[in-house]
Amino acid sequence: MPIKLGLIGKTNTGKTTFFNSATLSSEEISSYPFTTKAPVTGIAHAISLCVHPEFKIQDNPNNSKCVDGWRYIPIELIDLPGLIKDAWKGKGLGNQFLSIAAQSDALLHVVDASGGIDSSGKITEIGTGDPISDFADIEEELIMWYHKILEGNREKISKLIRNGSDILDAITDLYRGIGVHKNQVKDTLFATGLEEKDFDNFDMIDSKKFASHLRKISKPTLIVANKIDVEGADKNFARLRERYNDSIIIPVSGDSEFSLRRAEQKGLIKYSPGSEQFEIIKSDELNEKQINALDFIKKGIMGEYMRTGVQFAINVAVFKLLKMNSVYPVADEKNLSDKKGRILPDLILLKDGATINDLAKEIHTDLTKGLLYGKDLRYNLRLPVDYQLRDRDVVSLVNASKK
Ligand SMILES: Nc1nc2c(ncn2[C@@H]2O[C@H](COP(=O)(O)OP(=O)(O)OP(=O)(O)O)[C@@H](O)[C@H]2O)c(=O)[nH]1
Ligand SMILES: [Mg+2]
Repeated sequence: MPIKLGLIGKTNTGKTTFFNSATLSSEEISSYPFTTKAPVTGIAHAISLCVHPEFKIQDNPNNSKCVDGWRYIPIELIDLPGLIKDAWKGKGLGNQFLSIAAQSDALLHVVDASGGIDSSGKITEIGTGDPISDFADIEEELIMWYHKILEGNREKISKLIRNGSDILDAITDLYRGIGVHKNQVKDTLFATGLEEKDFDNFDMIDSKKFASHLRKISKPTLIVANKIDVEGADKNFARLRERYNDSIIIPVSGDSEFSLRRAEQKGLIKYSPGSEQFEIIKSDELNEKQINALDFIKKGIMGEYMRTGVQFAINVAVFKLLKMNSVYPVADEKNLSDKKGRILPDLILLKDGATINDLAKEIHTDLTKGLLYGKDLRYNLRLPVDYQLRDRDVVSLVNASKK
């Protein structure tokens, strides 16, 4: 299953602009509030350096693409309608959107760093809106939604516990649909000091603390400080970094990425997503406005922030926030290929800490039966089944039957 990233935030912050530029879609973008009416899913890519040059072979990928030595790994990006205050109570279809957002592995919380929207998301004079409180408002909605799941099921949990269920199992069951693991519930009870407390004695402060901690560890989130191209946005970016210094914050110009990708599609420029430069190919086909826009992106965006930030935000979400490693499993050790002869066919993303056994499970549960060891094909080394894979490992799996 591909990794899922959800785009959340207030209306008009630029979620769809980000989504369209990352997935090359054409969903409607406008300055009217609540343009996006229903969640939309598209395919974007996480990009990592391919191993093929190191092995001095030409690859022939199957589950990903290799362009100029970079692997493009498909991931799912979900564009969501703008959230509003009291969404957790079901306002503005809030419940539905929150539950879809919560099915993501990680969230990209988009704010308007230009301060160009008011607290309800309406376009307003640049610099008067406050992305710090916008972020806090939406964050509060998420926590309240987690809170409601617990509060709304008090009786159910109490009953289960009375009937001999473990509190961990009873609570985990409630959140299972949004990808919460038992160890996260355990960590949360421990971190909030509720481990020893009888569930029936949890007061509102306890359950809020619980919700807030569980939200934080179960749904890693980074902040996209969007519209960084607007004058003055850099000040809000600095404020955001100061206020939310426990979060990763990425300056982004969704608009600029959108222009670059469109120009690249039309063959006007050469540009790879995430790259820190582009090259104009057909300057005679560009009008003055386009030339000025590209010039601004070169100086104002790439010169200041190195990149537009769209691809960077996705990469950071996958490789830093979710701590994924790229692993290349192959069936044929000599040719580094699969059974069909495709060289370095698949790149599998596995969470840091995943083992040879987890890799086998990910490829096919059958492979775990009779699994003897893995083989590191870079160093020709046997790896025990509980070896924790490292980023860019190239491995084969050795089974009892195969041997
Ligand atoms: N200057 C600037 N404007 C942007 C940027 N990204 C989006 N916008 C503008 O912000 C407005 C809203 O953009 P959308 O992408 O529709 O925002 P949204 O968050 O999807 O909005 P809803 O679907 O209503 O929730 C549009 O006018 C965009 O052109 C950016 O990077 N820079
Ligand atoms: Mg939208």
